[in-house]
Amino acid sequence: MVNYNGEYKLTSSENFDEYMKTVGVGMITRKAANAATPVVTVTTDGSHWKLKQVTSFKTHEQEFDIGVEQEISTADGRKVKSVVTKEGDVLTSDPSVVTKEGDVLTETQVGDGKTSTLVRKFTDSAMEMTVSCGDVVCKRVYTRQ
Ligand code: DKA
Repeated sequence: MVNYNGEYKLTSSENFDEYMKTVGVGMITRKAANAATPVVTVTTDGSHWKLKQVTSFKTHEQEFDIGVEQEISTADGRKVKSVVTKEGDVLTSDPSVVTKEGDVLTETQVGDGKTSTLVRKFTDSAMEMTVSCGDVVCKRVYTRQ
């Protein structure tokens, strides 16, 4: 299992503007967010998580327990219902074979009639995000510092 705690800095981003447009982020915020290089600090004991995202224009903090739904404000100020699950053991068709698919957090955000999915996959060197809403998919890689 990866040690998730640490600092991660954005090193690549694809289709972020399209995602932000789809969920209704305004033009001025989109411009600032597109130009930003966020640093995310992850602090967790495995079930309680804190994600602190710092950019030159704002700091956004999100705190959650796995599986517990809560209302949150996104970094651009939308109010959404958010729940985060963590993948664990996956049973295969052969009951003696269990594969480990851990180290992935999947957050579902529902608000304003739209559902977004934010998948954060942790490796030893990065936090790889896949953020989607409908058929718009954005990929953002944060490299461990
Ligand atoms: C990220 O954490 C992207 C998550 C989606 C953020 C929605 C738009 C925020 C605009 C400030 O890298």
